[in-house]
Amino acid sequence: MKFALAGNPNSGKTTLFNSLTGSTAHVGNWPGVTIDKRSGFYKKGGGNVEIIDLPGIYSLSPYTPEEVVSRNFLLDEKPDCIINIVDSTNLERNLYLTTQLLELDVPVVIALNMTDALKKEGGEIDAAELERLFGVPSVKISALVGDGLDLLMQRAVNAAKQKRAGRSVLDSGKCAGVINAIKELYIKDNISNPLFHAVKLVENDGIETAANAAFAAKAEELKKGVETGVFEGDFEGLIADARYRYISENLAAVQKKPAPRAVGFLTKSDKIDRVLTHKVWGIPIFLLIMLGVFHITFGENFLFLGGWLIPESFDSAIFGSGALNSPGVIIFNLMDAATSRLGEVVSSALPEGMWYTSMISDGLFGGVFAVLSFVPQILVLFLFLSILEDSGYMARVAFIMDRAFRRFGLSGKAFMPLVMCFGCAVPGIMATRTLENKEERQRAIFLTPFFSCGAKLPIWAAFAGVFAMYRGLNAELTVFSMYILGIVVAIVSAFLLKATIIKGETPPFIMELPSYRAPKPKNTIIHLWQKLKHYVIRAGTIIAAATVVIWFLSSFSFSFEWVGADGNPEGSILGLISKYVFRWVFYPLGFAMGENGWMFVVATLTGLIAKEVVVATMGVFAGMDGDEALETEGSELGGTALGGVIISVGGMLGGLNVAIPAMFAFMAFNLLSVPCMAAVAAARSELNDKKMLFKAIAFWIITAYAVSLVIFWVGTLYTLAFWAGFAVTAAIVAAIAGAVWHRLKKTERKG
Ligand code: BGO
Repeated sequence: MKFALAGNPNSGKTTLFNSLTGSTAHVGNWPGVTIDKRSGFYKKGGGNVEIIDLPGIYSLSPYTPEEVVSRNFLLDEKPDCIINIVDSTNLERNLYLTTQLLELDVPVVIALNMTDALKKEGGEIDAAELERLFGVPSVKISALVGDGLDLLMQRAVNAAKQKRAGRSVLDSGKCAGVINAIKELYIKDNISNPLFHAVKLVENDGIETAANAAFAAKAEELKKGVETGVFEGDFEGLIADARYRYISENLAAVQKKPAPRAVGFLTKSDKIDRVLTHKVWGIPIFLLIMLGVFHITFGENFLFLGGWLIPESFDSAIFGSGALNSPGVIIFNLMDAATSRLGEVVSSALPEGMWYTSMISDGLFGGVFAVLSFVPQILVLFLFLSILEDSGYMARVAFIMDRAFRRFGLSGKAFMPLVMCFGCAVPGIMATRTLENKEERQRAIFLTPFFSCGAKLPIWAAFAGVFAMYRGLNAELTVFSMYILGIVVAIVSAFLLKATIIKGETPPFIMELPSYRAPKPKNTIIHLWQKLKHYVIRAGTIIAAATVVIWFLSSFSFSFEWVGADGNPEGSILGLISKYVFRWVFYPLGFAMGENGWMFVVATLTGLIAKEVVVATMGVFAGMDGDEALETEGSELGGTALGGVIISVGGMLGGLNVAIPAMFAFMAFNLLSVPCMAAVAAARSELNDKKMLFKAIAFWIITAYAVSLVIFWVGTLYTLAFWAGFAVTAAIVAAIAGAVWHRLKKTERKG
């Protein structure tokens, strides 16, 4: 059996689909359009009941691609039953679609969803009365809680076994005569769903009139006899009005509405929104919340207690130097120590001085463990991001951002997929398909790498650790600066793109903000589990493979001599190519300078495959080259994966006084350039235009290069003469602000 799930956006379709299908869901595309097609099997149906989740729609008229896709599916694929999911807290609007679905010759079951929320508001629904009104089974459910789902499916299976002829609420209306006459024509022509087609033809529906010109002419003739009153011949309006009239006239018997609110009454959510989405304070509060999250994840002085409560001499995983580590850092230290110990045990079991011992301990373990040791910190960060998302706050962020940045070419709707890129650019790029406007979609895809994804996190964490240890810089601010840099570059880029290569208006953003709710532990656990799985699979596949290749290329010379034996990766294939070819490309950015500069070049290039490989590459180099340094600098971290990364970076920090700006330039380049091969593949399929894809890649590389160049040289100026650096920064900010202001004024004048 094949069931179609149809309903308004936000009626709970996804929640119901997930509850019914569990892990059997399959996501593809509807033919010819980039709209997700999700299907799966009812998990209690023994593989006999397939459920197809139609896109969220308000009607079956062809106003949007979603409506066309749903309509074609219902007419052409002939599902055995339609489960029409309806938001019980918004019955009037949702039943408008129901009145259209009922006109098809397909069994329909109404799923009255969100009954839990309705109950909380003090409302109630009489499902039996609705059943009598529409003549189809109606079941009260809560997709979120899981109530009523078995009964719903039972009734759907029963309904699917019977034939059903379409019925219209327009039966007794002004157009009934015309609709019936046209319906007879369709029946004579043996066309299925005659009632649906007849109504659409009378409505002047574009698809229907084009497909049946002869019937359309007949309908026009018949319509002349209908008194349309204030609608003055607009049959579409007349029919829409008749549907709403029918619903509102009969609704009183079906639902007990929650008591009306007094004028000026504010719900708890409204009160919270007054603060969190405040015109002025909304963005600063968002930044503070994010800073708090980074503090808990990366802070080495938790709640700034250091020097107050913690004895100075206490050094361990829990206490840093004289301060309490944040939860993220504590878990990281423990994981780091565990992976290092495991590496030691395995290495000690292998013979010393052999190439394969080096391959396993320096290459595979050095690289993979360097990545894995950051997993706990990534999970801590995503725990908080998931809580913010599930509570309903992230939807507010889109709203706040829309208000602030719409004029720069970024709407709140485009911000939603971009916020997803904080997790991973691939689903973020795929989520841009929710943007109907082509130009806005393209602009959003161009901006995706700038939103720092989870794979880049180990880079920031490693460098933040180095900066904190060697230069006393605040770790969470270092990480925070990368996120903020990404957002700022995205906003300026959106503006530039809109003014140059991807012109076009920013469409209006209308969104229903869900009420705040307590995050569901189950959702959070699923979310974290998916993240963990993703990382571990990547570490065990692409990153493991990449580290072995990097180990090979940096251990053997062009004459295949094992140069890794004497810890001399500079003479290796990768060392020489990087040193004599690519290094010069990156030389102006600072990080390619100095003794270990070529290593950063290699890390940057290999990072184009996947950003986790940046740290993995450093782990490999640290394993091969770090022993000497371990005895001197950073010995307290000696032997650990992070220690290795820190030493390889630290060697450069010690040798070069422009190291800090150079390292920030390195981080900026890795933040802004090509995200990873998987993201490029996603961009290719979503842009569906080779030229645009090349433009996107070029845009990412040029932006990354330009921003890193500015960071390095202006940063260097700061180290030489603070005021000179400050003056140049002020000049750059003024130039950008001036250009933006000029452009805005120009568009305002045009508008
Ligand atoms: C958010 N009861 C309640 N109370 N809520 C429900 C039910 C239900 O039975 N079913 C769904 N929801 P989708 P479409 C949200 O996303 O399935 C909620 O568009 C939030 N998200 O959880 O996405 C569901 O597929 C943060 O709510 O609908 C979802 O049809 C705070 O209805 C919303 C509050 O469901 C839409 C809500 C981060």
